[in-house]
Amino acid sequence: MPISPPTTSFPATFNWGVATSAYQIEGAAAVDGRGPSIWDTFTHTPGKIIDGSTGDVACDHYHRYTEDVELIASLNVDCYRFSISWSRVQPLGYGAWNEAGFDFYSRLLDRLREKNIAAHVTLYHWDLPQGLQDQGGWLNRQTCVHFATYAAEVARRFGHRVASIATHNEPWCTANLGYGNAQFAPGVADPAAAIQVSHHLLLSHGLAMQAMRTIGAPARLGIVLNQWTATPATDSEADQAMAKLEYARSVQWFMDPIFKGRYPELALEHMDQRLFTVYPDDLATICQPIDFLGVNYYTRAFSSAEVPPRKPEGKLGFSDMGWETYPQGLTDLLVGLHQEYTLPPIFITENGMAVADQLIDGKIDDQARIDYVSRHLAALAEAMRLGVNVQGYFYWSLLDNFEWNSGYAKRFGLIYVDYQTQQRTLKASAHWYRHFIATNLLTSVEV
Ligand code: IFM
Repeated sequence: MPISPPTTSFPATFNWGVATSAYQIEGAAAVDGRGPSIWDTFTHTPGKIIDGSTGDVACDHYHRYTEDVELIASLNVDCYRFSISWSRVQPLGYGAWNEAGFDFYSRLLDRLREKNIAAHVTLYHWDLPQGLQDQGGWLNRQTCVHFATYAAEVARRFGHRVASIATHNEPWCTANLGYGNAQFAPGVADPAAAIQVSHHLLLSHGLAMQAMRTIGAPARLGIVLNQWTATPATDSEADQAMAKLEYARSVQWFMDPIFKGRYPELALEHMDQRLFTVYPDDLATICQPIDFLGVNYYTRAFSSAEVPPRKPEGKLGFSDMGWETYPQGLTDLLVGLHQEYTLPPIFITENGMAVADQLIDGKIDDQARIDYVSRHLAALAEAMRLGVNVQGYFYWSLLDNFEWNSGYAKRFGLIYVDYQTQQRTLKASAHWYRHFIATNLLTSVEV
């Protein structure tokens, strides 16, 4: 689909932002009373992280937040998405609050306000307090109750100072990578546990929504889901069935309970439901109005029943993560969601590309990232033209940072970080993004 310049623009009210998360950038792991989280435990366990690194220092954002807010402002964006480290504000995940932890976020919000940048907060970006993990973590239903208490406290303190609060970031990852295949903390490999955890995450979302609503703060409340379309590798029946099941297990598994109050039949048919405990009122708790839906989109799923599975051709190439660049999937996904559900406004809360960036003569010429973002923005504009109500886009990520089990080896930032010196350098993509936001015009790209 050719897009001809200069006709592709976004509404003047559209929100442009950048995103980060606490464990990936803050560092200061044992500073000012922060308690350990499951990611501290996981990264300090030999063999879990590809380069053996931890988030102990990361981008040292905890100490450099003022400089980082200056950088955010220099990009011309009007909003910033970040997460709160639960164990920084409540070291055990239950019991006493840590005022020094809340003070940090309060100072960050002050700096953002000075720059006129709206704050979009996520409560849970994968860093469960270790104190709760010691009691069973997300397999323990009681964790949902603790999460709701934490959510209400954040809403009470900050709900009038932030634009939005999302309960969870990508619960699919928490459940499937944390409990299904052990790639992420807490490192459990038990697919049945992953399903139970996914239910508890949804339940905790519902309980947190209820608890935050009682506070009555003006912040918009919602959830962030990572989503993709699933393309059958061929038109064989087996590939088509596999693609449908993949979509049911990943996208509909979270969307259906939230928007329809039930789990998708197809996914239920393909699992042993005896291993899954759902109390009678749980789905009613999960299914309640949200003010926005955050969608994180990076690539599509490619479903092949063959052994070994077919791989996508990758017409537009692959990122440094090995993920196919497939912008059409963003249009298809959003239009599909719009047709299937009655949705609140959508924010693209993450989209971005890992590139093996090289700092040469003080510059990073990341044309591949510029190309990736332009194509995805064109795909987004197309979904909006087709009637999907999208109100904002956040590039992932502001800075290169700790990319979970890939350590510091993968760079997603618009801003390059030298981890030895903590020097930040704007990449070509950062200059491009700033210019794009100022002009609101996309140059010609093929989706
Ligand atoms: O870095 C992550 C982020 O924490 C969650 N969404 C995907 C990003 C890239 O892998």
